Amino acid sequence: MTKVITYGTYDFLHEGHIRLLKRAKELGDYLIVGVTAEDFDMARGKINVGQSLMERVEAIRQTGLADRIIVEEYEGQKIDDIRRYEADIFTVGSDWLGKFDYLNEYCKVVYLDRTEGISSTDIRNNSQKLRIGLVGETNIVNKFKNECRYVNGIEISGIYASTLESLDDDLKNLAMQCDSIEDLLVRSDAVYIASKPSEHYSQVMTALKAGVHVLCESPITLTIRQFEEVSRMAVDRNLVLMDGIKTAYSLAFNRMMLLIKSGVIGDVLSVDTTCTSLIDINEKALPSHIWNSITAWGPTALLPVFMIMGTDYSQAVRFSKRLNNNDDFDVFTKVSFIFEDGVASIKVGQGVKSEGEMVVSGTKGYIYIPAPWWKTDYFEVRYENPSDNKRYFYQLEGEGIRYEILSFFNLIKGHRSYNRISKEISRQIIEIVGQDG
Ligand code: C2G
Repeated sequence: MTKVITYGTYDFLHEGHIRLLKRAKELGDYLIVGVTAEDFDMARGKINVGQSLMERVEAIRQTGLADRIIVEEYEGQKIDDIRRYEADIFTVGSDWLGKFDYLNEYCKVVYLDRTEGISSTDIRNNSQKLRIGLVGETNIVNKFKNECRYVNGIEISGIYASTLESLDDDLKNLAMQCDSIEDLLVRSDAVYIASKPSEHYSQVMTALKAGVHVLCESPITLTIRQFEEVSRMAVDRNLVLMDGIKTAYSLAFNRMMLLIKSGVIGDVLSVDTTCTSLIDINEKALPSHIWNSITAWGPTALLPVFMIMGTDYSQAVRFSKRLNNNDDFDVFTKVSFIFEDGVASIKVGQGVKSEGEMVVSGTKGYIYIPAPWWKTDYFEVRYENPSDNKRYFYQLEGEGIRYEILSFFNLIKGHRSYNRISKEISRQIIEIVGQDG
């Protein structure tokens, strides 16, 4: 019996995939089909997969072409599988020509012509592209624009900015520039707002009233009343209003949260986060679009505190601030919380340098995320006996922004997704960071 093995994502199974499988089957008597697991696809840069692993496995099963279906979970697994299942032939489409020649050491490698004119990407984006407008002046807007390239089905519709000095050249060209936010909104389905926090409320309201979905850098507004108003407006108009803290969309951060919730370090008694970036705050007049410490870093630093300890810090909260010489810019802020079951602290600073680490202390052990924890791909679970320590690594591309954009896209399109930052957490962030803080 000649065993043939092939692999794929098989997202939204289509004629091209099926032709490949039929020809693969004809190469032998027994066909093994490897379907890629979600983590493996993410790790190899395929972040747009629309269907779950089980949906894709079931679609392959229903073709009746596979004699055995396996899941591909890690780089190099093909060698293990070829040996384990004693495959005689590995085959794959010609778009991979040459990439798997190394498997000739283990079995015969055959590249089959790819079927032109059909792809999972085209099927995923059969509706027209999502037009996202950009609002803001800082470098984060450049990063966002660059990260949009990795999410299928998105195009940048334009930019509205009070100053262009920090923006990339392609954003400075006239075709992209809008003289008002209204000009931008008429050509957009969604908008990413990264302007000064004091401008968020009016811009978010304007966008929602124009029927445009909103992804806004946190804090979404500077007062609770404003936040309730924009939240209600989004619900009434069935629009997405998403809080933009990119850390919330990083795989490592989310897996760490799952471990904590599953009790690997016991009951959490303390969460401590530090976020700093050193800018020259002694300038006479800081550029107006520079955010101060608590608005620039507060939402990120607060996110794990509220996700782990909850948002009821009614016991006590204490602010320690250091202002610059003009008394109009907080250089460094420490906020200490007392919750019913534990304590927490955040240290944030735009004019101070510290170790940007995060420590979650528990009754069995603690979790340590090294600097810069807010865009980490790595963390450790540490115990009294170091030989019990565990290390975790999850690939993080682009600081997590592409996963944030993908989450926004999926929420708008109604794909499998949920808002990773609850309304209650967004609200409490405003309580601390906004004018109420
Ligand atoms: N394919 C094809 N014609 C198409 C699209 C895909 O012949 N129009 C083939 C691909 O060449 C591949 C298989 O169908 O052999 C599955 O394609 P994808 O689901 O796009 O997954 P891909 O990542 O390309 O699969 O590690 C090997 C990869 O997993 C191969």
